[in-house]
Amino acid sequence: MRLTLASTLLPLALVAGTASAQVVNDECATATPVMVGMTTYDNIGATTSSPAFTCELVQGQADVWFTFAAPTTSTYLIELCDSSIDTVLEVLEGPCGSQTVINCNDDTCGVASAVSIETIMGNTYYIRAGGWGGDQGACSVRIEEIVPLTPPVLAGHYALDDTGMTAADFSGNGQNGDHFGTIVGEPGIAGTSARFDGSTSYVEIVSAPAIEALRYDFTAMAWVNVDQIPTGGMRIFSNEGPGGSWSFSLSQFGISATTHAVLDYGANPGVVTPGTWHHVAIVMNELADVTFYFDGVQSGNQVLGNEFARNARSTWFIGAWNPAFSIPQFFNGRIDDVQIYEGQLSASEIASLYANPGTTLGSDIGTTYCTVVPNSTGAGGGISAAGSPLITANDVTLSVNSLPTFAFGFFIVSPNQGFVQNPGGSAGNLCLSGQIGRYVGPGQIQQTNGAGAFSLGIDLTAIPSPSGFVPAASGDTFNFQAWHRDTGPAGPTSNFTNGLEITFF
Ligand SMILES: [Ca+2]
Ligand SMILES: [Ca+2]
Ligand SMILES: [Ca+2]
Repeated sequence: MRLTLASTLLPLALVAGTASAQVVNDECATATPVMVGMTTYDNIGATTSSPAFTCELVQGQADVWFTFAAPTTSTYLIELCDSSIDTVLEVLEGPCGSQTVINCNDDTCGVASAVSIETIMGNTYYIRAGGWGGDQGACSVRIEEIVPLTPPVLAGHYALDDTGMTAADFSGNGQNGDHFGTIVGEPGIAGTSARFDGSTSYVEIVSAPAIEALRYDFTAMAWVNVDQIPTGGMRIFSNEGPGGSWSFSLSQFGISATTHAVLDYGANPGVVTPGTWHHVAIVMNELADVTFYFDGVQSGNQVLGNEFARNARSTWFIGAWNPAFSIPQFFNGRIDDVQIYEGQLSASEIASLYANPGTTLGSDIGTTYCTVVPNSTGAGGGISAAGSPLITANDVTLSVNSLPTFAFGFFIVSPNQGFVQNPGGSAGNLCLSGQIGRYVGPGQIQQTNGAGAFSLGIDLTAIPSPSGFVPAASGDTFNFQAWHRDTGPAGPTSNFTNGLEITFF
């Protein structure tokens, strides 16, 4: 919306000397069809249609019109970001002359505009693209379907357990950071945390491609423990801005999130208590709404943002906005276990991560135990579980590995651990005792694949026992193992994996 050089230097002839009749799509009735992808155009000579732009009543001018027939019922991003002028953008539906405005935007990517709309397949949407204050020139409109990603994928993970001068990225993406200023390793919520001194210290991540790629549909979270209630902004995780992509911070009011174009999303779900570890998280959905979580609980504030994070700069910071700024917003206190996900974590997934500090979504849960006898592959069979120990999430998948190929087997479960060598003539060890249940219901008996593995999603509301199914209750511990067929030197036999103990809550 600011005045630009282009608008002040534009030749007069282009502004006023061209008859509007030469602009084919100057009015709604003669709108030009556009499709998904990039379409270049210009608004040179366009006149201002009526009624006025809803978001720029006076300065939305020199508009041209397009139609977009939605190929699917979905969400679409419509943006003019690569235009050479200061744009204004409105999307409408309904017949020309009696239209309803769906969305309107002035500045999202610099002074250019972007909106998202929810579509119904086959419906036609009108795109009205103008110049702020009559700005005219070469433009482009780009349409992209926004497909939410499921499941979330870890894009960056800073456990801050490092004792040296680095902050390693545990996501596997290799986006390691470096310490600047005075950062002291102190006891954290999970292993070590990093204490930032509020005036000099920050972590700089020079290159983070997996994080830079996130424009919407992402989740960011961290553990924080401040020395005092913040009096201003204290950045937790941030791109270098202004013109940066997005950031996540604390203030005296609670949590805030900011996208490029400086849209501030705020929430007051709970103010941090000095000297106490708090878990704070933001989830930005495919419409750029932000949901805030404080100590594992959704704040209830969901703010319609519709301002996508764009134009990511390469450098990211933990514990400061940008130390080169006059207001670097240094963090004062401890930060631990910063996690950034591509995709939206659910409320139960965030609650699970809050309840299990230091774990990441999709990481193994439970603890293995017992001694395993090597099977016919020469290796000992292994058991693992993925998902969440949160009962309300009901999201646990048991898996086995290192078993013979194409061998049938099933999982067994008991509240009690035990140890019986060669039970019933088996070659292996039974690591359970007491009331042992078997997963042998419809679809539950498994056969290993060509890699010697199988897996089973289990229902925490119906855990098998000799006397029927029982639900897991908060605090309950169950032990799992898998039994499988095998062939030994003396012919057919059976064996077991090791055991896995999981406490549910
Ligand atoms: Ca017009
Ligand atoms: Ca604009
Ligand atoms: Ca840590």
